[in-house]
Amino acid sequence: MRRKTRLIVALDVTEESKALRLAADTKDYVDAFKVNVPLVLARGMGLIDKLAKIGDVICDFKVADIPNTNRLIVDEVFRHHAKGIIVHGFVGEDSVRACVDAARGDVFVVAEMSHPGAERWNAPIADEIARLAVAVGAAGIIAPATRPDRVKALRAIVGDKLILSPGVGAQGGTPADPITAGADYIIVGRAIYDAENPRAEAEKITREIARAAATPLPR
Ligand code: OMP
Repeated sequence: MRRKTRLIVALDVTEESKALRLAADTKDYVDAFKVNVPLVLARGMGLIDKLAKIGDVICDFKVADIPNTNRLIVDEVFRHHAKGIIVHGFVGEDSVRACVDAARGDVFVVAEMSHPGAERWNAPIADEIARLAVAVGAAGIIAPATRPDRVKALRAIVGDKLILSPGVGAQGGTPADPITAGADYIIVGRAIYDAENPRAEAEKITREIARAAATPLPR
């Protein structure tokens, strides 16, 4: 995945024409498109192949099953020309390792989710999941833009692995905070696809990312 704007747009729509239009409109300002389960349930995996012709696609299927089923899912995703996949870590080392072994691209492990409910069950084990992601050779982790302090803490654990940070805009996080805290990319959905002008909104967010990236970390 390229690292130019450090913005990943979540195409969380369910109409094919909308997804393709969004991708075409925003492609100059994003490093990858993230496709979630609703779009694929509605329109099928063929849409991944179409989007992959416009830019890099990460399939956010939050894979969370036994090793053999995980392997089958990951294999299918890369057969459709995705460049990356998001998987869950709480299912255990063997399940995550099966994803990494089967992948023909990047595997991102969900360390800590961005929504309030994650604080009860997920956050307490997030550091361990991050260590697991490093141990199995994943490309990176998911860490919450809604809790930039946690992005910072997880960065200290994963070293130079990639950190993708969702929760910007509709969930209350800012583009700048996770970047300053050490995220490589931010993931933005509604703030872009619900905007009157998604291209202009994507451009605006990339400027905020660039400004934050240029600001030295406070000592
Ligand atoms: P917006 O809240 O509309 O910007 O969308 C955020 C996107 O990131 C959605 O596709 C979510 O499924 C995804 N996401 C989270 O919001 N929180 C997480 O902890 C993890 C993800 C993800 O794995 O991408």
